[in-house]
Order: sequence, then structure tokens, then C-alpha cells
Amino acid sequence: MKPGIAAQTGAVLYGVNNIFLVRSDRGAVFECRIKGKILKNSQGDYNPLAAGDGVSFLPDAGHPGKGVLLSRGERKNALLRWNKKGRAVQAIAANVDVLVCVASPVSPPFRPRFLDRLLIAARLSGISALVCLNKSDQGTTPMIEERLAGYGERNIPVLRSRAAGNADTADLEKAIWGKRAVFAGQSGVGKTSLLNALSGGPGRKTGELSEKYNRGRHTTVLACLETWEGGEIIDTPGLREFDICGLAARDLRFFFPEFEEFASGCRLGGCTHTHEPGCAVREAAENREILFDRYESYCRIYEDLVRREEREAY
Ligand SMILES: Nc1nc2c(ncn2[C@@H]2O[C@H](COP(=O)(O)OP(=O)(O)OP(=O)(O)O)[C@@H](O)[C@H]2O)c(=O)[nH]1
Ligand SMILES: [Mg+2]
Ligand SMILES: [Zn+2]
Repeated sequence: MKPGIAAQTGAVLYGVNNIFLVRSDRGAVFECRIKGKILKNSQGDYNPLAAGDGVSFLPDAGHPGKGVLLSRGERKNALLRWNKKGRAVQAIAANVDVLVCVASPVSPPFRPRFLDRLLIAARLSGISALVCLNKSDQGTTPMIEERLAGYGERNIPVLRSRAAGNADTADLEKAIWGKRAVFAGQSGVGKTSLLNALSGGPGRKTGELSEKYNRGRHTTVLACLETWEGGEIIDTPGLREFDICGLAARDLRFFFPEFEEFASGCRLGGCTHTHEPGCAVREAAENREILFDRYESYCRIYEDLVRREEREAY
């Protein structure tokens, strides 16, 4: 180390391969590399750093704007998922105040079971969450409204927005003002468009980054922390599927509180509500006393979790 250069702390904006853009606490942006192979405090993870992570780094005296990462700071929280290919836990974003689950009604189609998974992951990490139905110009259906009402009943705020054409992001802006929000959802629901529609949003800055690192692809391929007038947004690439991690199958029921009043009527003690005879929860779903789609959501997540538990037990 040359004399006179001191380590600094900052936040990860973006990362590709082993290069990370870091905004120092003083506001300058550095292109940093991980020294050696493993970053301190990140052993065993699929990705050593996520957008929003706090880091310490050493600026390179000979190359202004470059630096070497020293360690990852302690995380307040992180939105995590199970990365099937890598068979490891992947952090999508770190140190966030709120998860905005973005959905659209028609293109791409509304996928409530996908939202269920995102919302469970947020709760597991202690991140508050809301649902934002974008593309409000495309209308909705009774099925969508029924589902959205269900979120409302479980105290998950639901709001609507329009990021294209005659944009309307007023409710969203109010909900995330002063916070660091992470936008997640399927590809094409309009996460990046929303970010750009916010007052004082980054607009072309996203383009600059994607030209440099993403080789001109238009959709988001890596999570990126951006600043707007009311706070910070972590824009994430569209997810095709979302596998929950850090939850035992037997505990999944706690995320479906509407099952509770029926569960005492199940014939078998310890009923998992998936295949058992005399399951009162299943019956309630069949009689539409519980949203059948929510019941199905439960069964699929349950199956996923059990399958992974069996695989890991080997
Ligand atoms: N009709 C309509 N189209 C919209 C709206 N918001 C975004 N779009 C369009 O939807 C398409 C996808 O928008 P993006 O912002 O790239 O979606 P994304 O969620 O960031 O997608 P990924 O980066 O792939 O995850 C674009 O063609 C947008 O113009 C909206 O409110 N209404
Ligand atoms: Mg995008
Ligand atoms: Zn049951």
C-alpha cells in the first residue's frame, strides 16, 4: 500500500463478473475488483456481492477511479433466492427498505403464484413489501382483482401505476419516498420503465451502464442501484421463476394465514394439507372458502421445498 491512501467505505451499485461499481460514502464512483478469489464475509454464497451491499475498498493510487475490494459489510437484510443452477443462495439485493413486486395484467400475464413466492421471500428476510400492478392502461380482470384484494386483506399494500404513455407513478412515489426500494418481477412488467418514469429518475444513466457492460441489451441483465429524487431504487433483471430459500416445508403454512381457521378440522394430526385424506383446508379450497389459486400456490411451493429437503439430505 502506498502511503497516503486510506481504505474507504461505500455501496455496491452494480456488478459484472468480478468488477463492481462502488459509490463511496463521499459520492465518487469507483470500479473495484475483488482481491484474490474470495471476498471476506462472503464465503459460500452464489454471489459475493449484491447491489446495495456495503463494502470497504482501497482506492488505487496509480489509477484514479479504480480500487480493490477488501470486505463486505454486515447486511441489514437481503432478498434471497435459491439459485437452482448454482445450487446456492443468491442475493438479489441487499440492505433494502421495501420490496416492490411489480406485475402487469396482460403482457406479460398476471402470475399471482409468482408474487406469492416473492412476498414470502421478503417476509423471511424481514423486508416490507408491496404489490404494484403496472400497465394500468391494460385494464384488469375479476381474477386479478380477487387476488389483489387478498393481498390487501393480509396487509400488503397494493397500488397501480402506468410507466409508459401518459405515465402515472404518483402512488408508487409516495410509497417509496425516502427509502431504498428494490423492484422485482417477471421480465417485461415495466420495472426499468417505472424507474425512468419517477421524478428525477436516472433515465439515460441506465443506458450508459448497459452499453458499457451489457453489450447493448435492452432488458436488464444485472441488478443496479440507481438514485432518483425520492431515494434509491435497485432495478433487477426479470425473474422467470423464484425459488424460496431458508424455509422448512412444514413452516410454509405460517405464510398462508387464511388456512388457519380450517386446519383444526383436518382428520390427521400434522396434516400438511397436500395429499392427506379428510383435509379440511383442501375441502375449503374446493368449496371456494379459500381462494383455490392460493391453495395451489401453497401446494406447489410445498412440493418444491420438500423436494429440495430430500435432495439435501443425501
Ligand atoms: N402499455 C404499457 N406498457 C408499458 C408500461 N410500462 C412499461 N411498458 C412497456 O413494457 C415493456 C417492458 O418494459 P421494461 O421496463 O423493459 O420491463 P422490465 O420489467 O424492466 O423488464 P426486464 O428488464 O426484462 O426485467 C416496454 O416496451 C415498455 O415500454 C405501461 O404502464 N403500460
Ligand atoms: Mg428492466
Ligand atoms: Zn389438512
